[in-house]
Amino acid sequence: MAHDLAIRGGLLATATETYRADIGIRDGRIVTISEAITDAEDVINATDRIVMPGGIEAHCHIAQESGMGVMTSDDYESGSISAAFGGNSSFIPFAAQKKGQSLTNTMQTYDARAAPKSVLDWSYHLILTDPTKAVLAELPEVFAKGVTSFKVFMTYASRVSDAQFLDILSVAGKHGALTMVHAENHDMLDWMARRLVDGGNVAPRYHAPSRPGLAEEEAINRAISLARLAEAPLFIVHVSTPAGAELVANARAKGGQVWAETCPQYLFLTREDIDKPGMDGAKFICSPPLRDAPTQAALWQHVQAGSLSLVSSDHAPYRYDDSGKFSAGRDVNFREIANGMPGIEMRLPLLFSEGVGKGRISLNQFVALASTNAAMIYGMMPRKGTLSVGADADIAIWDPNETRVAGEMHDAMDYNPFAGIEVTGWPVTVLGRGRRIVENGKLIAEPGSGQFIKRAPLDLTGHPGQPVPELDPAQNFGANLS
Ligand code: DUC
Ligand code: ZN
Ligand code: ZN
Repeated sequence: MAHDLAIRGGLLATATETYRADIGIRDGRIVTISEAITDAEDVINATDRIVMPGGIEAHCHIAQESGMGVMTSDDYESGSISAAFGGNSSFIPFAAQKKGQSLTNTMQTYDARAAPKSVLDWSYHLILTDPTKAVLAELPEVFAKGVTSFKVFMTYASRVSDAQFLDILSVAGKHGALTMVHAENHDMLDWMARRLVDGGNVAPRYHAPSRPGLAEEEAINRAISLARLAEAPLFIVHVSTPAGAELVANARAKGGQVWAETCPQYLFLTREDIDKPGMDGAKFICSPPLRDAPTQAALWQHVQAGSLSLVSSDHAPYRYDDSGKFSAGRDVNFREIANGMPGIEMRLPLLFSEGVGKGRISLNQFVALASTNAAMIYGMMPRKGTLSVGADADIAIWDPNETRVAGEMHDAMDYNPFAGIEVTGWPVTVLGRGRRIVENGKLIAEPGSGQFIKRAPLDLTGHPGQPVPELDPAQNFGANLS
């Protein structure tokens, strides 16, 4: 037989096209796309289903200690399984450097956490918290291993100074790597939080006003300026404000090498959700915080216009118990509650239901936001993120008509912040390199069957950048800039 497996009778959707065809798979890759494939050992019937590239979850925290030292509830087994049930066939969690830790050791730590457990193919974004000279010198080795993106923080104890940020951007830029940034102005946040707590406003709901949108706007503006000066590409994670998204859109319109994402919590929840009695609002503490309905509408416009390239979950799972949210105790102010919420399994069903189902985005835009754009930005094209001959057979098969009220997920959490939302359109079967990971709602893949993805540098073709005159030899008297 010419094929190990054929997916027959489905409606194929890519980031650009929707059409009926069969897909033939051999040795884990797509080898044939044609009207009818009849020579396969094994067949999946996709009649009345949509067949699309498997989702790529590009922002999630798995088996990672938070800045406060709290371990996520999900390890690579439960996290990857939950992601697969949500229509993903690969993911890129973070590998977080601890102060004083080498990058080689950081990677080894996370390899040991991921390799025996993941059912999905995975890569890492490396979080840099201690960018000493020795650490920066290690970066080329990390690029060579295929880890081509780095995250830094502009807030928290692990924040970098502007000078450190410039150094990181500059080294990353020289190697074609992408620097990701959590952009909020630390002092603005700290000042607001202190005022709130000093005034006795300690309940979880005060987390929302403690992180003003203005702090995000200021930091995004600064991050884009720093990246211009360092002549390096930049990715802004979890954009939660219209002003922040506009800064990204304006920079991109001028050729800027800037990309950004938003997250389901900013499209589907508002700060009313954090306004709960007792400590229940803790379930909705995430950063940046939940905003309001006009913000949601504006963020949808940026998703539609393409200024926000991804909708990522920012899955940061801390249980509503002493292992997670309340690891610093129950009787605490909002600043001491673990920061983050789950969403790895809800991201795509919510985006499909509220996006495609309600006519906000096309099916092809959905595929781009779910998978293809992440593959392009994070150097995984053409292996991942598309249905094409030669690509890995990373495929999600969706029932567009199944309606379910969101409830319990397959993660290791004890709550779902999106519970109760009626969702139409769910993934039923997910393949990774032709292996069945989930089939008809049942887990098939074994822990450890995922593989590390070696990623390529970012392709900046078509993104010329925004030149800074002082870097131009014709305007800086031919200065020698080392
Ligand atoms: N930033 C993240 O990206 N995730 C969780 C919390 C945070 O501040
Ligand atoms: Zn962040
Ligand atoms: Zn995050």
